[in-house]
Amino acid sequence: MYEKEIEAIASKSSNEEIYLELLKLTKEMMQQKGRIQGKKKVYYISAEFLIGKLLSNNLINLGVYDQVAEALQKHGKSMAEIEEMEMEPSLGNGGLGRLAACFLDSIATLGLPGDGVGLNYHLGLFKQEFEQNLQKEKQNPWITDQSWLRRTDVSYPVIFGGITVQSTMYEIDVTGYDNQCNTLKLFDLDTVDESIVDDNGISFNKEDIRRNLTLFLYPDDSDYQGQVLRIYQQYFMVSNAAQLILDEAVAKGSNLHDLPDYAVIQINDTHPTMVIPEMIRLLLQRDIAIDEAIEIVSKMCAYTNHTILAEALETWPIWYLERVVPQLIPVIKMLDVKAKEKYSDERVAIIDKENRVHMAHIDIHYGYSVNGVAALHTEILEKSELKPFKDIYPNKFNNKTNGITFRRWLLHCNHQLSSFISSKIGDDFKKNADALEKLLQFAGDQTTLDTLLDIKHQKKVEFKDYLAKKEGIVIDADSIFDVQVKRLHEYKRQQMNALYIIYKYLDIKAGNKPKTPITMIFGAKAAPAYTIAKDIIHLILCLSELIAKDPEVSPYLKVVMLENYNVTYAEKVIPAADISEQISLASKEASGTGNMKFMLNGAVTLGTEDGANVEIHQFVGDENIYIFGESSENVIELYDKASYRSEKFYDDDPEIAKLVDFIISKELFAIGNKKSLIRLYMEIVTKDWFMTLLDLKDYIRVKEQALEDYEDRKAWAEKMLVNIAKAGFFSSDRTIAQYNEDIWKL
Ligand code: 26Q
Repeated sequence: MYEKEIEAIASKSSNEEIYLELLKLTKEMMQQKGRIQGKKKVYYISAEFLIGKLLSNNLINLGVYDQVAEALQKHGKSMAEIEEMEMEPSLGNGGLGRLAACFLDSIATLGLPGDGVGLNYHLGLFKQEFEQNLQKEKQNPWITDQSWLRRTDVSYPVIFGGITVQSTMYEIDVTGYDNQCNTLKLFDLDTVDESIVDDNGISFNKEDIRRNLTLFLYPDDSDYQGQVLRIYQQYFMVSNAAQLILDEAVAKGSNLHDLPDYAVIQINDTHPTMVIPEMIRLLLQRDIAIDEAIEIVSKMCAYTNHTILAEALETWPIWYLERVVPQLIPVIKMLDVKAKEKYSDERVAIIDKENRVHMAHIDIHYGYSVNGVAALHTEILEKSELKPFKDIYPNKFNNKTNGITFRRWLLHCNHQLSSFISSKIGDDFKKNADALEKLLQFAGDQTTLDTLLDIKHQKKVEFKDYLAKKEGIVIDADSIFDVQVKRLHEYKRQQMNALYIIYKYLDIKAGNKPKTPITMIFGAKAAPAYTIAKDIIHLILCLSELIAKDPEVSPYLKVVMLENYNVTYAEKVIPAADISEQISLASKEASGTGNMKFMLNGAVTLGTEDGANVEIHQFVGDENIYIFGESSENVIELYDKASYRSEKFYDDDPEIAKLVDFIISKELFAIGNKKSLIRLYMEIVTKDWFMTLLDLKDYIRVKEQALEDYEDRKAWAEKMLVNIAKAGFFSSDRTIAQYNEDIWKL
């Protein structure tokens, strides 16, 4: 099928033309596939969908990728060149948004009826540029004339305090692997105007809702006006979602009383929480009595928590909501009163004594399921963070350990590894990820191990070439690639990795040359108002410059900070990685999903017992992972007793002090911004909220061990093999099957 069309497209001369024609053909093929049908459907509502480029992925899921790639090759073109033509939609910050995208792929692959519902941010998340070793934020327009977006005539009124706007719904088809399609529905406003954004950066008039509503995805909530705009966005998203859900259910025959037989809503973190009061409000308008309306909605809504960081839990002063969504206030107050009637414990109140609305508390009281995203995370929620809720609703709580789609994170990003696996154990693993375990039978097989090392080397060469072309940065493909790519946050502890660089730099200066050179690769965006995070980026960039300019050290150590790290970059760097840095302070990273992508691509984890690392550790065993640092229990106790003092680690240990002091050394002052470096130094010495110095020495010790072990190539290849073989559990197909089994019941 489609052979002639594909051949005709491949013979075109310009890459752009080929891309546009392929886009058209792929959309047509997806149309042909038809829609996944069913009475009951899941609506995955999320402020973020970090979907990445779609062309290759869709071709893979349609089963024609190889055919297209071969046709292109015949005409002297490569799929990689064509992929370059596509813009990456930047509709997410990081893990939570990427998880939503993996879930859409798996929902369709399992043939379950399920749509994503979100917002069509015109400029998405900001684009990161480095100037003088500092992060600068730029606009990131990604919508082009011809794209995957399809405008529909679905449109709803959304009423805010003061103004009413009329939405437009866009759709992006989501094709399952060897299955039919669902859709991602993105709501937008025709009046939004990109020209109100300052040419040089990302500032704009935050009051002008009609023109700014869906301009940007919010990276943080640092200023008041930004927070209010965030509430406008959230309400716009959920009011559209609720109206859509009602329309679709009624069209399928619902009489509203039976709505839960037609729709289930998965609330992705608290950002879509207002869907609960909004849906109740809409049911009241349709003459359903209040108690029944609450019961209907409670049977439909399930909530996923993605964080235990207190500062990231959404609590909004009620007057923000009064201003933006006055019509929800009576509903929210009533939900609060009813909850207080049943449970007098202040810790579970929806509206607290300071008149702040706790969004998560609405979800927990009025949803039927609450889940964490990794075993440890759910345990911490149940035992500490949400304990008062666990006590009153023991049966609502459940764990759903995150997963990743193997289509994007193996088949697409690592064709070589994927076909090698097929040659060894057949294609079964593509639909049944657990089949990867069959690889274990080759654990002692020299040729298998050699091939794994060969493939890793090929991916390192590919990445090296990409980096040279894109950034003009030259790295050594024969060096060890040690990679930490994820959003920048103090709890993720990129600063600890930076202190390791200082350690290694000084060690090399002292004459201890590593056997194999090391390339330390970082990729991370910092929220624009998160000063310390930007200081950490500055430190890493300064270290990179210092080392590059030092002929004594540069042959052995190279530091690279990728500019504007995104899904496309992830697809290139993860397959090339030897060591996967997952070094968050134990108890703080809910799950992590990058850790799973690295493992699947044969990198070995260097990490703390945090998030899903705990489960990775259990699967691969002590021999095939590098674990260090304090346990989550001990860390939680340190917080409870407020007994961690970074000064003490600094004062008592000259080796630690030497590394931290280097941040304010004359060497770094000569390169970087003094104010920024001093601020970071002071932060680490006097506050260090995420306990960098607590784990620093153990980190250095274990990392040195990993680097030494790398030298035994056969033993290392065995670790790679075990990691790949044991990655099956982390397929998002498994995660979604569990969501369906325990929560959605489609
Ligand atoms: C909240 C209020 C105002 C403005 C922004 C926000 C906001 C935005 C994004 C709060 C949180 C986020 C994103 C959170 C996130 O990505 N969490 C990650 O979710 C992953 C998927 O479950 C986990 O693997 C990660 O451990 C977790 O950090």
